[in-house]
Amino acid sequence: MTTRICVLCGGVGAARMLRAMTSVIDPARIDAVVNTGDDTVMHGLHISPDIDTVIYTVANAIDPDRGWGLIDETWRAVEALGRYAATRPDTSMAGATWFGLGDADLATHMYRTGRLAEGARLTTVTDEIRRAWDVAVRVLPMSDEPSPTEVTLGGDHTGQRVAFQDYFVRLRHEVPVTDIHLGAADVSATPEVCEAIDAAELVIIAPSNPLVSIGPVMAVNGVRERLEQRRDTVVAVSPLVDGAALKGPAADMMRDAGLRSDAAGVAALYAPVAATMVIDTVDADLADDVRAAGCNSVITDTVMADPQVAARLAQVCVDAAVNRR
Ligand code: FO1
Repeated sequence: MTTRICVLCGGVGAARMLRAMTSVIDPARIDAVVNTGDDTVMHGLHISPDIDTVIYTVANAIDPDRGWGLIDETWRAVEALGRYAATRPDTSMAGATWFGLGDADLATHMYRTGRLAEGARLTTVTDEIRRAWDVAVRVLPMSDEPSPTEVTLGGDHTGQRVAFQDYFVRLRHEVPVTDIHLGAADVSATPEVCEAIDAAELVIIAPSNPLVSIGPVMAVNGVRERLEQRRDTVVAVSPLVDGAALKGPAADMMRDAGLRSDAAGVAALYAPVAATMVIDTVDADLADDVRAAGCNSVITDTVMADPQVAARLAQVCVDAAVNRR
């Protein structure tokens, strides 16, 4: 096989899978289309968490325990901001410290913000950042236009509509979500994203949150219809194993949305765009339900606890799509 592979990506799970793929496929043949619905502005800086998680992970520079931010990071800037908490007016949002920005990570956000202010496209700046990190995988933001994801909350916050990072980090995704609003639905995929999907022999949907990580990527105009037209060569990896996400609120959000919070629930969401879903060995008894939801299942270990398992998962995805051609 000599052609390209396109991977639709959220954050941590997708980044680990991409890194594994680079051990079985020439990284220069991989296009990663990454969610930017999580993007936020903090201290005037444009932050693209999923893009940075992908780049830092493939560059082997990610903090392995947190799964985001840089390894061996220091936190002097954000700690120094704490000084102003006592004198900041109650009405001010300035100097917030709830979003952890490490000192070296800040350099990435400063560079991105500076280039965007010069009029560069997010696609161009992202390419500059990934080349600076010697990442051969092509990293493509799903859109150049702002496409913020917001959620409406339940529980003690009933009816409040907040930005994604407010829910995810500030409220530690402990609050139920009653509605999801995808700014992605109002914007277009970049020409590079459309070309990457069109040029790919296989499209892989990485094991990321289907509602708030992959959901935005599929919602940008131009993506879903492309996947529907070629669903035979689209393979999704279930991010839910034994009814739970390895990291993050995917299972809770599925439940809150009235969906099954297991691999069969994920299959129901992806069936229109993916003929095949990779499910974990512990979910082998869900294969019939996955089939009934509309996807063929391939069963293998999906928990990327070590590089061998991750590499095998990457190879299984490639083989699954090739076998469907
Ligand atoms: N996640 C957290 O749980 N707490 C943080 O303080 C935090 C800061 C942060 C800074 C830069 C960055 O690129 C990612 C960061 N993340 C943090 C991760 C991020 O919120 C999530 O991984 C994604 O948005 C969900 O995919």
